[in-house]
Amino acid sequence: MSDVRIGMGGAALLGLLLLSGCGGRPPGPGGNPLPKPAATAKLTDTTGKQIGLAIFAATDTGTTVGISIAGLPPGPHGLHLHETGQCTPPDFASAGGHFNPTARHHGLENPEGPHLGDLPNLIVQANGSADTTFSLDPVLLRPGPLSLLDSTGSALVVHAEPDDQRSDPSGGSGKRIACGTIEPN
Ligand SMILES: [Cu+2]
Ligand SMILES: [Zn+2]
Repeated sequence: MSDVRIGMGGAALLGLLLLSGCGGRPPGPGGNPLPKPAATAKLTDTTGKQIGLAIFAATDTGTTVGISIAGLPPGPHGLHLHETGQCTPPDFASAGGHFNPTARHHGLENPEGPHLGDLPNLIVQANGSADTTFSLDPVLLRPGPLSLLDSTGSALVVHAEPDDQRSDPSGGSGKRIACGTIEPN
């Protein structure tokens, strides 16, 4: 019941990232150093139970977030970085709106967008799990006004419905069903 099931890919990713975070930096595949995690977010459901984990890392080629989560309804779900690092169940309204320091409109396909916190839909498999990585704008992990790790913090939020990537304020993605406060490592 309290298990967080993490798929193979995510488990491998998390293992490598965690390993690289402690002490000596072991060489990664091809002898390249592994990325050091910049931040993590424990993802909880609307009852406050942890159901997943997200790891943010800056790499040589950009910035990524790896997400492993279970216990969600199958299908596409809106996924965003929200402006306040507080996840109070059951509605997670405490996370505020989308992270939007550049004052754009919502959606990756919106000509007047996107919010800096907009992400592609999270695709949940038939067994209720998702195990994937996304590329992030590198500014999100750099110090400065566009950093996720600003004074109010930030949160990663999963929604009940798909995000249409076009309509304000949230692409029609509906209720918030999972949330994680993004904590710097
Ligand atoms: Cu959202
Ligand atoms: Zn948005």
